[in-house]
Amino acid sequence: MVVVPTYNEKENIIRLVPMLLELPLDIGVIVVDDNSPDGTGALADSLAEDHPGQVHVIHREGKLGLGTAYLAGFRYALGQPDTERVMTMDADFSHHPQYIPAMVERSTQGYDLVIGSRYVPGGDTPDFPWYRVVLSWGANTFARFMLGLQARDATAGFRCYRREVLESLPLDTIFSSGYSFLVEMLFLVQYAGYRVGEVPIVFRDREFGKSKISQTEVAKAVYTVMRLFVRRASGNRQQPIGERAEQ
Ligand SMILES: Nc1nc2c(ncn2[C@@H]2O[C@H](COP(=O)(O)OP(=O)(O)OP(=O)(O)O)[C@@H](O)[C@H]2O)c(=O)[nH]1
Ligand SMILES: [Mg+2]
Repeated sequence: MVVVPTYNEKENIIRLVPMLLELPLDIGVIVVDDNSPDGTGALADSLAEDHPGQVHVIHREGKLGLGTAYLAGFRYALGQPDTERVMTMDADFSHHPQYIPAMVERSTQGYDLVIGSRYVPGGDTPDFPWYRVVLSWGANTFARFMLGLQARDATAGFRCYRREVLESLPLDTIFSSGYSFLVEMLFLVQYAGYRVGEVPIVFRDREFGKSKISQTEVAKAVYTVMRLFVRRASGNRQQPIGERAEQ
């Protein structure tokens, strides 16, 4: 099940959903739309009508943030008994569907979370202007260093989770509602003792639509990292799965 959060992604979702359905995988798509003013939600509904049972749409009443959109998608995906893996990706083709088979393949090789990663050999961000290179590198390094995260690309939203991972983590306790949700999720996954793998991706800039990342999101991300750093320093991380099982 591929969860695609959307806010004003009309031109992208019309291309992306058919590409996902053409992949040589048994795949379903969940579009989580926050009442996009450009009509993305209605377009997603018509895609769902064309592909009943394969394309699903969650409508929320307004822009409630990327993190909570992922959560709504996770809940829906886990409500389907056949779901084995849940992926997340952006609608804007920065996360190209061509990488999905390799990510799923890696997931079957014993990785609980697979990240489509810009920062492992073979990964790249060729379209980034220098300030985005600095911002992205800075955010990653800050989060990885403060929280002891192993993954090279800790802020990436292109991910593949095994079902059991999402079922076992305390998703309801996640504080971040926006972009920093991704860092908080990775923190929970790693400190629960799950195995995280990375598959290289070339991250392209969006051709259609506008970026939704704001300065507020950047500030909130810094706050999230500081908050999790305090939790880590006080030893109050999530306990590894093994220890929990023994109790
Ligand atoms: N449902 C929902 N989707 C969102 C929200 N904010 C962002 N998105 C979607 O999340 C994905 C990532 O957002 P982008 O604006 O592309 O952010 P980004 O990829 O980190 O930044 P850019 O490279 O500048 O595009 C896109 O598919 C957005 O439409 C939100 O509040 N609600
Ligand atoms: Mg984007």
